[in-house]
Amino acid sequence: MNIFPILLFVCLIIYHANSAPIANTNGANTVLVANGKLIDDLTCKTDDGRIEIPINGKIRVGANTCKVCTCTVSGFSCEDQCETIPASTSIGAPGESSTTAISSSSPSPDQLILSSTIPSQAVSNPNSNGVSLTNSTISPSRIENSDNDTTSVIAGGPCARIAVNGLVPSREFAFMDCSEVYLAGKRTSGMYEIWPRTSPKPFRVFCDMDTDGGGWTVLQRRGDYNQQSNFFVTWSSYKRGFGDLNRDFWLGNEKIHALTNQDEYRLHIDMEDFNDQSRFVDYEWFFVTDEQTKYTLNLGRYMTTSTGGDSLSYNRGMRFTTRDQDNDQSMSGQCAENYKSGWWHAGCTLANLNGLYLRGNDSTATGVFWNNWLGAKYSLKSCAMKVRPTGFNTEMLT
Ligand SMILES: [Ca+2]
Repeated sequence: MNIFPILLFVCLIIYHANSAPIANTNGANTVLVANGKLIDDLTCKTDDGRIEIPINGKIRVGANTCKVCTCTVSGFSCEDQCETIPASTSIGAPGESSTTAISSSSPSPDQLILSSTIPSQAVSNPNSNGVSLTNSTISPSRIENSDNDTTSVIAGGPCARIAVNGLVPSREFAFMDCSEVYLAGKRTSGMYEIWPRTSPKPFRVFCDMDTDGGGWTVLQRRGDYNQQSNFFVTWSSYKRGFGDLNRDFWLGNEKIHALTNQDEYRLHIDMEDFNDQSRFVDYEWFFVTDEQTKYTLNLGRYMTTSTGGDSLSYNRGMRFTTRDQDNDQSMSGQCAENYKSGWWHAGCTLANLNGLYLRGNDSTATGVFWNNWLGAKYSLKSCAMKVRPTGFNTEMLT
């Protein structure tokens, strides 16, 4: 049986996107537009309902890093930002009903069809400060065990896409990291779904939209929570990630690898002690290699604007070590066992952010420490490791 016509039809349905602005009646500081809608509260929504972005928000389309669509009063307006003279395509005015194919030739993975049909009923959006993707398809904040997902390729060729647990995520509208979520106009810290280019499927992350201009994808967090996640775990746990994205967690070495190899990323670490003191450190760039090369830490220079001291350069070039896999440089010892952590141990470490949560002074030096701030015998109250493209610039928004 020839299933190509069916696949083509499915693809066209998936590519179809509803660019119609949606009215929100709760906004303040608004300006009325001609049809009576409030301009500050207009949003554009993809037809699969997975992504809704506010007016002036931007979203990249597909694997083509050049094609960017902006939510305007009249719907998505898309342009190829790599062309010398941007070719802007505005989709029909509100009230009109038309379907416009972006680009003229046959469909490719980077092309989509936008519809400007206004829904008959305006949808009220209760959250005027940004839209989080926590809808019914996104389960709570536990880091999922990706080994249990049923993943299957639906079709090859230009329509190749992947179904996860029966859902068909739209690769064309995925954010590659939290900086793209930010550029889409979502300025509220919280959980969002991203899909790094080299990742086989999307996953949830916590986005920090408050620190130093926002746009940070959080890789790790510790804090003074009633319930503590166990960080003294095995290679496979560190590989896929563990914990709770709203609390303490390790995102997972596979995800960190996919994330940090699609662009050049800065590493930022925030730290806090139990006396309301805080410090931060920045490293110019950061990425980890794949599992075959043991998620080796690649780290740029310590930035002198930092306040916490350089405790991570010592681990530069080191492989990841866990309690059950010794890749460190200590011939006689097992650093993960000695420091009760999974980390890029050398022989062993000056930073131990995945150590035991021991609340302050600790004579054993197995806690959450950053040696060049408070020494190895003080277990910090909180810390968070986060990344953002080195080229991130909030001025890109205007
Ligand atoms: Ca060893």
